[in-house]
Amino acid sequence: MTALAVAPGVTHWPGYLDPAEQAALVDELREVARQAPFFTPRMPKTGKPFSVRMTNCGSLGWVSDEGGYRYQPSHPETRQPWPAMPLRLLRAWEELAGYPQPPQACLINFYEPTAKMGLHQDRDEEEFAAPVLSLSLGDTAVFRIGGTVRGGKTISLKLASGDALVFGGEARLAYHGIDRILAGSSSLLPQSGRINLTLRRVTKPP
Ligand code: MD3
Ligand code: FE
Repeated sequence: MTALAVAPGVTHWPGYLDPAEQAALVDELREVARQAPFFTPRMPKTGKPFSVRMTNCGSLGWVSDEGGYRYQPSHPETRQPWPAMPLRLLRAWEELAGYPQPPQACLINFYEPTAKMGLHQDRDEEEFAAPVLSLSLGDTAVFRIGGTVRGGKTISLKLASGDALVFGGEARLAYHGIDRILAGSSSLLPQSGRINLTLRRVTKPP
């Protein structure tokens, strides 16, 4: 398995999950989504809907609505606790994150072919010493990452099904986003679209 150093703190593992593991993970995520249905997050203050739909597994999940961005222990619509994180994800974190505690949150983003995510920083966590681990499934995405200042230089990277990306160190607060989805580039999912998982540590360890 070969790791590519994309930028300081950013490691790309193309094809980290083999096709059988990708398919098994999709089955596990289908069960997660049965228990915790995808919801449409909304922008703080304006209430404008995201084009990406989301759900979570793990002890905490990321949500966004008129009241703001936050992590919470339960689904915003069903009020049920988030489902447990599949063991396969805990193993990927152990293998790639280099962080001594397990992840608390796995945000599951679903992109229809027309969905995108504007450049942003992830700063709703308390523990920036932990990396963020991303796993991509389904159609390839055109991903963009810059530095820690808005408006600086950015680089573009394609993320294909099975790829892992780790963001730690100085990349942890880098601006990043998804420019577009290449519809029909993968046959993993029954329809075109993309799933991205982000595994995170939210609180500082005690
Ligand atoms: C770089 N998701 O959920 S994953 C997000 O593909 C998010 O769904 C995108 O940005 C997606 O917040 C990008 C890659 C990623 C995730 C977290 C990061 C890159 C990151 C945190 C810090 C720096
Ligand atoms: Fe992000």
